[in-house]
Amino acid sequence: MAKQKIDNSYDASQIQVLEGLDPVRKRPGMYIGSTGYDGLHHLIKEIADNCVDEAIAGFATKINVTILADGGVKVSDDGRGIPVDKHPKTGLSTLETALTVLHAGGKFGGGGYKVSSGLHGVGSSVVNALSTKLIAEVVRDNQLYRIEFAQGVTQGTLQKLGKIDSVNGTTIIFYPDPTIFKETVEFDYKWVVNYLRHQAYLTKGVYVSVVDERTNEREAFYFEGGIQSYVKHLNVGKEVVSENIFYVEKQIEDSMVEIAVQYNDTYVEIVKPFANNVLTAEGGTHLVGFRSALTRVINDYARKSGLLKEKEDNLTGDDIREGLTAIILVKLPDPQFEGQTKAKLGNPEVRRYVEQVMNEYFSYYLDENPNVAKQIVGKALLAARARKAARAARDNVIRKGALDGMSLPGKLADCSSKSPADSELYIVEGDSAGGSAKSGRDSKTQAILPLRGKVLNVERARLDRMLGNNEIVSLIRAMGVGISDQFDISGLRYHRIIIMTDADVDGSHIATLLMTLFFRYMREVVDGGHIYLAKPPLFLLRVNTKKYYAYSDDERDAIVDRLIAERTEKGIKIDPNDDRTKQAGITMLQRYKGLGEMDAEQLWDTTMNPENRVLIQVRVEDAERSDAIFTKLMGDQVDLRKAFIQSRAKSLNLEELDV
Ligand code: 0RA
Repeated sequence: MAKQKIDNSYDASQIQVLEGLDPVRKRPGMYIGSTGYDGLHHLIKEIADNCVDEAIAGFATKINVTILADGGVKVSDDGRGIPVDKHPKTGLSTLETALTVLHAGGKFGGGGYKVSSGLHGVGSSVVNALSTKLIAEVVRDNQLYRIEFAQGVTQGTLQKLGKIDSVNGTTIIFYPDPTIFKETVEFDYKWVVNYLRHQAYLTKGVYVSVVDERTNEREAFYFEGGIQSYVKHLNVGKEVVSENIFYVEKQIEDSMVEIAVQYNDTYVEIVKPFANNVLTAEGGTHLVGFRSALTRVINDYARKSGLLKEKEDNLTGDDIREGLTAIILVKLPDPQFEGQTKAKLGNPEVRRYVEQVMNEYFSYYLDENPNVAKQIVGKALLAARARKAARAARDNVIRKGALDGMSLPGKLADCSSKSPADSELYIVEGDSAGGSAKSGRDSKTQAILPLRGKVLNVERARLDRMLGNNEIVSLIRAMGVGISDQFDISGLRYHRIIIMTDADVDGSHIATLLMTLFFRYMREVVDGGHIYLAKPPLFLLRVNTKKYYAYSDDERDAIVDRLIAERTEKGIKIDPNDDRTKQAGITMLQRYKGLGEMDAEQLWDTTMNPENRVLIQVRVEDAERSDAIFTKLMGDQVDLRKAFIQSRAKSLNLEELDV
């Protein structure tokens, strides 16, 4: 770290160029977050974000990232090329300076539309410091330049390699240092594709390609519509209110505001706010400005058009955001990232910019598209009515004492432990399996809630209907967390909620319905890692009185092989004409069709005993993809669901669904 005191009268350009790279190798986590998977991939971001900046500035039109077969990564663009002239502060070329000096922020040399992410995009030197080797090639005015580094130290000097018949641009090749990235130095193609797809959405008109030389996979993205295409993508499979997406791009003072909005007929809100292409998951001033303007503009329109009567209350923000899909992208010269994960935009002026743009242009959009406006307002009015009905239904349920934790559902066989951390809730399909589970369980820590029949599909029902469904109300009461705006994770009575259903199509369907409920209405329970799927065995193999359980076809085959090998070793005569089951000495092989076929002891041994059981933790790795999959599986476009299920018919397993 720089020891010297910085005089406040220095401007940014003077502060920038003072530090070498030693601190980066000493404390890499400070610069890239971690030295694991995330940190490793952050290297690509640091380099590629510069190319994106060059595209935003209007100079680069193409960006390519190639994962090389030898473990390196090559990132190139057709921008202006990093300057190779002498940098006034260091006496080195600007190129070498950019790669060897740790600087505080902002692009060197300026020029063009100065927007960089502020957090990212200034870190080429950080990547250099953490690479065993880095090669930079620049083409400027048909001249090719090249310079090479090892662990951030210049090897030789900048070489002028002569004339080349090629457009201007920058190429960086780097090899992550395994002594820093001890966990892994293997890049994940999927991560790169996902990251670049998003960058392509956020930078319209730029052509982005990805190549994996290890497998020869490749993909390319180009979105003429930018964030408009992104909104369209998020609404795939949903019935949209209108194909006509609201879109605006406007410069205010030194900032850009870009917004795309499209409503769909679900009850879910997806709004993604970005600042300088960084997803600000914690929101911030741009989101606040967007929300307040959206609520005001829609209420004004509803009043003006008579859709909202004089004596009726204003529509609330929640009413207006049902079925809303929107992207907000602001670009500003000096973004302030705040919050726990530095993912909240703090610049106060941005609220005003976004409000101003929305007030003006979203009002135009409604005036010019009265049919769309009528549908949006109609949806919000319905939501308001449903909200009132839900409140009445909930008050009714609460009045009956049904939702509060004091009265537990009659069907629940609770555990005796009062410590949520030690307690588990088994949600069991069917009364008969529920009975076995009740007698087989460890009643100290395991509670059983049998569910009868199908759970309501919450993807297609509002809260008022959900609260009219006995199975769902029982579950909410047993869990102790409440629902919707009364949801409170601190009431959770069990830290493991285990879904135990038959290993067949109906069982998977019930499990999916339950996961939809958790995903849509109790998201924190999923994010907290509290939801699990029990995996009951598919086969029971008996050798006289000895029992073996197999959880898959492969496992069954492996047990048979092992038994045959054991018998051979013991010198038991085996008739090669017998089938393998007989060769193995198996006296009975049973395929379980459902949990109901197991008695209490078997259920305990195979599926509930913490020592033997197999649990799959339900995680949401990529919320966007999960949302799309839930839409496909549980929404009302039958053709999409059919295509999805048919395409996965053989491989349908929940880990693959990312849920
Ligand atoms: C500083 C000044 C100029 C371009 C760049 C940096 C630049 C940096 C990167 C990093 C990756 N690709 C890049 N492309 C350009 C402009 C200098 C001029 O006026 O020509």
